[in-house]
Amino acid sequence: MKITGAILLRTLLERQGIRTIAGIPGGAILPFYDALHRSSIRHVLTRHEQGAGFIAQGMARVTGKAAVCLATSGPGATNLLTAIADARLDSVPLVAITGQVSQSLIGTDAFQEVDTYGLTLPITKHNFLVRHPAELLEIVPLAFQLAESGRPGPVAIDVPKDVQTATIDVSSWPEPGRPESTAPCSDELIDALARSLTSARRPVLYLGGGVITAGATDLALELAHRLSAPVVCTLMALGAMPPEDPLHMGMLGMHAAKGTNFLLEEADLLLAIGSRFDDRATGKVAEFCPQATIAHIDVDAAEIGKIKTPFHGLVGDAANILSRLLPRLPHQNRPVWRARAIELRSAHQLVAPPRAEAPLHPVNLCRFLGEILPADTIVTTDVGQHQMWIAQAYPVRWPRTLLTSGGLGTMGFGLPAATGAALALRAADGLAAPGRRVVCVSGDGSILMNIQELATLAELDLPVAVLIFNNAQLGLVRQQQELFFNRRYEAAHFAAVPDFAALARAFGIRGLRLDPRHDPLSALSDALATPGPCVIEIPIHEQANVYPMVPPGAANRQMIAEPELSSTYA
Ligand SMILES: Cc1ncc(C[n+]2csc(CCOP(=O)(O)OP(=O)(O)O)c2C)c(N)n1
Repeated sequence: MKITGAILLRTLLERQGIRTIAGIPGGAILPFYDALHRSSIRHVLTRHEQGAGFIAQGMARVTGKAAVCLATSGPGATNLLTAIADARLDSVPLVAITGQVSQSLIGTDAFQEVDTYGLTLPITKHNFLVRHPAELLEIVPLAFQLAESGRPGPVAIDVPKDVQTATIDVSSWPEPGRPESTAPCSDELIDALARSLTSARRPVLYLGGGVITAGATDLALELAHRLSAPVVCTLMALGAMPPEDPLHMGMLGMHAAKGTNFLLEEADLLLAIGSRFDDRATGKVAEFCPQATIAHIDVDAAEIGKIKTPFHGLVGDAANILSRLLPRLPHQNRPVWRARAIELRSAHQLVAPPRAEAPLHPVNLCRFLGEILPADTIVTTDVGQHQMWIAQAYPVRWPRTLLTSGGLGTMGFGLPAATGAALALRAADGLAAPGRRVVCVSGDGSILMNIQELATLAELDLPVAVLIFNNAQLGLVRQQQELFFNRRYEAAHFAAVPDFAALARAFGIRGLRLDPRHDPLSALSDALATPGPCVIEIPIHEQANVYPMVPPGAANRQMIAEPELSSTYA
């Protein structure tokens, strides 16, 4: 059968099970768009390629399966780069397909020519420049296999226009790419870890996003209870552990509750699982967990010893390792250590003024969202103070229900990621529950970075609510200038803030602004109970800060605490 490279690429994606692709067309990718015209694949036309990248990420983060974004050459490809780099740092399986100028033009500074291969090399797990349509038969399944195997990540495929238009004879089709299983680690290493865990007196589990990726959250929970070990989570691991579990100590690091960081000071054994000792989690590394023997389980061998040299380093799939570790461990009660964790947690609770006085204090807001949103709600965030308030005060109950840009910290992530999550819920029968909502919590700075995607959302009519915590500031920047730059505020305040409700309506979406004087929380729950997309602007106090906070570069024990609560928060 003679077909074009474009039809070949489309067929390989269909065979891979891809049902939705987000992107924007342009000259160098038009042959492929022409092939999509007769496809079962649904194309979501975004308004900016970064939006397409984050929509694909939203789908991938909810399902754990690689999702696809699409762009033309040159500016289309460069607009995708941030979303690709973001996927790399948060280990999200993504396949980014870009058009490229024809091969005879490569290297001539042709119209919309950019070295996509070179640009994506350092930000992908792997990247390809396709030279002949026949190569697609190998490259496409391999791209999905690489994106989903071991530690997931983004893969880029750059396809010159002449590769898309050339015809070849295809007589047989390759198997779709599937994740390869990771080689198991040795029994000896697991035995040694089991001995250390059993003899430890004050063990702590330090869970990262890898626990969720590996589907190992139930096993981690069982391990915590078998050992009576308190659990701290990175931002990426929130949802791995039920928030009401007595061993759950919440997020560690820069914006952790004080008790969580203090507990780590006392730990004598730290078992890191699928976490990477990120600086936001560890603070000054040399002073992180000063008394603890470190054990580290990770699927990526490069992570073992990258930041902290562990006494036990186990490379492998966390679910595989934990299921082999558990039978080697006796049940241990550790009543003193359990009690210490509870004591530290209750002695250092998050501070907020009473709800009746300050219903729109961000901590009260996040707690309120936790009360009214069903447990299966998917929450996405942007980047800034609002992201940290959600991490501190919103109870993330299930894995894969908090989608946030943890590693790259990309403002503009929240809205398109929420749209992608809602698309995934709509497409995957097992995930869709009637009325299941996606809520994007954003800031007035971040939302403007991909505001154009409200048009995409309006078109798709998905159940996405966008909550904009509006402080008329780049809040986290303002906070750092207040605390660490002697209140020299520079480029943190917005003199002009749009009317977000009117803006939403201009895009064809319901929009409202909460009025602090008229029962704003009831208005918020009513708005969230109404079906369809909406934008809810929530005025918050300009000077509200996220506390506690570890100054950048300081040890985690040096947390700045909440000063006397001011009534101006109300
Ligand atoms: C693309 C991008 N540019 C700059 C930054 C640096 N940055 C981190 S937080 C922040 C402020 C975010 O403001 P806003 O979205 O209003 O959230 P708030 O902190 O006020 O809750 C900035 C500028 C970033 N994270 N991402």
